[in-house]
Amino acid sequence: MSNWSRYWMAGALLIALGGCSDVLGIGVVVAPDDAGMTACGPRACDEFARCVDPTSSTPCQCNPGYQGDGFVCQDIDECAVSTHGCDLDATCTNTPGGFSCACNPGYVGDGTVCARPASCAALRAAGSASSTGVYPLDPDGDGPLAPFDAWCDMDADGGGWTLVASVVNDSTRRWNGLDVWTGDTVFGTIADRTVSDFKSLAFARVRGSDFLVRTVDYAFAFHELIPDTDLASFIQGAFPDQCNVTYQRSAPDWHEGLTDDQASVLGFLVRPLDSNAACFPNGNENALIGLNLASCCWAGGLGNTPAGQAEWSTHDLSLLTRDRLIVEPCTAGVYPCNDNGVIIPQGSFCYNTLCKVAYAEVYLR
Ligand SMILES: [Ca+2]
Ligand SMILES: [Ca+2]
Ligand SMILES: [Ca+2]
Repeated sequence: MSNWSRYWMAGALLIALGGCSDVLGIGVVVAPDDAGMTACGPRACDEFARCVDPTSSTPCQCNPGYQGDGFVCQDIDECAVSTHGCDLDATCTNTPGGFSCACNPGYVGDGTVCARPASCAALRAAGSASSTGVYPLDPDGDGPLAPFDAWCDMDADGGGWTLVASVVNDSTRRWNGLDVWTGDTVFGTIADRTVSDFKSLAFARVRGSDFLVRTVDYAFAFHELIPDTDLASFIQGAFPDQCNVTYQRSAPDWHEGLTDDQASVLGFLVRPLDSNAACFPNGNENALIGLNLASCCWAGGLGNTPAGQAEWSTHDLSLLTRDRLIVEPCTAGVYPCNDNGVIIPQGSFCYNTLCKVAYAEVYLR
């Protein structure tokens, strides 16, 4: 747009506003010359200045964000002169007539105030980190908890997932007591999470409502499963007095590495009944969080408590391998049949690691 066009548009706007030029702080409206300079008495103001008093010896005033005598105005580099007020964890960007602040990658905020995010979901929502990896989280904000490193999956099912745990069938059983599922103990490392049990501080600190499980070759998620709390508090509240025979969910809302058919047989329930035995923390072939139940006598999932089978004695996990997720019809809603009317046949289970995944990562969002 030419300067003349700008001028006439400004003029039209002033007329529309009833000619009250003070509304826009323009003072005296005069025509700019071809170079964009505004004639103001005997001289012309800078293009980034306004004419305030043509009769004065200082008739021009630089626009906000500019400095000079009005005849020559230069942008103020607020970032260089430290008048920006950006947070220490933000980056200041100078612009003509202004500046902007943006929180550095891994932080959330408006640029004036930046902080570590409360969760990977908060980080994703802020748009300042888009790749899967390790990020410091600070779930209690200004509270006394120091930021800690967490693993964020920014890819699966739209991303924003905080890794809270990995349950591993290694030589150590760490997930076979209710206390570990409801407390804030931590163990293991992010780096070794697929070969040895890992429990992040996020397990008892990061809130979420979506729940995701990832194995070596498949993953699935239930949306809005948990009422926006941390997993430890959720297990504490959801743990029933009696063995559970009611699915909280039948079939995940999202899955990858599985057919729809395979996904339809997965479900979610806390402390499922193993129908020829008992339920967590007693009996043998059962789990704290049930994910794949069989037509007879196996309640597979996270947190095994095998008391009767020596081969299960080192197992924290009985989620089946992908090829064992076979679908068999059953009467919908009649336990252990799920609400989709499908179940895993008894033969899919076994007593050794041949039928079980080696690890399961657990995420909250
Ligand atoms: Ca500037
Ligand atoms: Ca804190
Ligand atoms: Ca283990």
